[in-house]
Amino acid sequence: MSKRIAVIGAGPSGLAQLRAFQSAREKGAEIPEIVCFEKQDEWGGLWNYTWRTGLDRYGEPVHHSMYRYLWSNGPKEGLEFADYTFDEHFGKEIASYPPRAVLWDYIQGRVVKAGVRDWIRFDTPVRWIEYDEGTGKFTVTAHDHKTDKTYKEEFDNVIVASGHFSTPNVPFYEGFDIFNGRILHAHDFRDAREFVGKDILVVGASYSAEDIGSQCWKYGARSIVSCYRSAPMGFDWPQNWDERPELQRVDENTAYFADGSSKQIDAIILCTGYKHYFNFLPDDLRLATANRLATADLYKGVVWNKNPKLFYLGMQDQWFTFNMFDAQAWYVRDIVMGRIELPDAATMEADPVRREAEEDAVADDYGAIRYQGDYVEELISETDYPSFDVDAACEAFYQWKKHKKEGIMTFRNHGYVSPMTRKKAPAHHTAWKDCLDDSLEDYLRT
Ligand code: FAD
Ligand code: NA7
Repeated sequence: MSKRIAVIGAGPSGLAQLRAFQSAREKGAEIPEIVCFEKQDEWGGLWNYTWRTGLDRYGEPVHHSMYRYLWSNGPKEGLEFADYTFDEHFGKEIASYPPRAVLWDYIQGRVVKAGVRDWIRFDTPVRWIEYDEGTGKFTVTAHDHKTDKTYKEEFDNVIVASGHFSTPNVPFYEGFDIFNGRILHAHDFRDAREFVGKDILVVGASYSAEDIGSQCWKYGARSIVSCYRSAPMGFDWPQNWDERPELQRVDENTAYFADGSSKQIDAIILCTGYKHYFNFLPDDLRLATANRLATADLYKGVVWNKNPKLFYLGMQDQWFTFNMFDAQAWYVRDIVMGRIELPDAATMEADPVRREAEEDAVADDYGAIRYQGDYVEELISETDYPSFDVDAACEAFYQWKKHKKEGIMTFRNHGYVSPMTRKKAPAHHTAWKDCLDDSLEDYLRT
């Protein structure tokens, strides 16, 4: 097979793509040449921690949005790889909410075993991609920082796996320019200890707000006030955490809210989400979508309808993560390898429209989990990705939702049944709120 395929990004989605092709080769198939471009010097995407914020050592925007002490915000049973279980990787059962370093180790284990590291060009951001109607090929312009050279290469297909939780959405509120404390976005949050003894304001009401606020609470912030634009998170917060309606303005040291209340604060953390941002793609190839479960313009959530030689992985809002990226990567691989034939243009265009309408009809979070579970099931039924018990993964998410409602600072003390091994995870040796060491060594200690 003389095809050349470019994969942009070696995070969980891009690595799923490499593993998908390698798995076909392992089973005797001839596979295309795969070149994976990764702007960081390591794989793992957001799971590859850096203390840096702003620009990296080459002047590139830092991709990383995770922070020290981050523990999985959902149960590991919902994201487990069907072809590489936690048990296989760690040689024993581990608890359900691993810290970042543990999940990073797990992500790496599968691709080390697959032997695909040589396919990745590290320290190499993709600068631009163009499609030539005449040749039917893409030209990828990349910058190799190791040699400080920019070059162009041609590819038959491009698979964009560059993530969408890296470019922050940063709103302005009146008074931000005169506020005396620090204002930062979740993307630049690294260490909760910076806020020990401080009164902080968290803007936003989704995962980052909940988790960064919880981190600050756990490590000793004096008080937290979080505020919502649409709806409150509504958890049973600790006594020094207060949830208020939308922020109206701030002055030098005080925040004012829509209910007329105010609060003196030392710092503001904007947990206001991220933008799908692809500065290496021209308009006709560039995905523009809201952060939702049914992405615009992508057939089956992965094929770029306006040019079906281009694919996107992991661009949905995410309940399912790693195993959904796998389902997508195996599906894309089979299109590239001619095993799956695409329907006519009208059918492809109708597909995301139907998916959006179906998502809009979903009643609540439980329905949304099922909706994404059904999507994962749909894709894996069309490839040789190992079939797994998606219902059991959904069940782990349902339990997780229930446990969060019962106790936002205690839900991580629970364990769930693996959809792959059917075993129930043991409880962790220390309750999450008392466990200040997030190292791999400490987590694996039994
Ligand atoms: P990313 O992990 O973002 O990887 C994209 C890769 O593409 C990066 O390595 C980047 O350097 C590279 N790249 C980008 N642009 C270029 C370019 N131009 N050229 C070359 N390379 C490029 N998921 C969970 O399952 N559990 C969790 O607990 C969880 N917690 C999260 C916490 C935070 C704070 C955030 C932001 C996300 C969290 N997620 C969590 C979701 C996360 O999106 C996925 O787990 C996963 O990292 C997505 O993988 P990805 O490969 O699609 O994107
Ligand atoms: P999300 O889930 O996209 O949520 C963004 C939040 O920010 C959400 O509550 C928004 O409120 C709020 N938002 C957005 N813009 C504003 C403005 N201008 N003012 C006030 N509030 C605003 O992003 P997260 O960072 O929480 O989570 C992203 C991923 O990181 C996720 O997958 C996790 O695993 C970790 P809205 O509801 O739209 O009114």
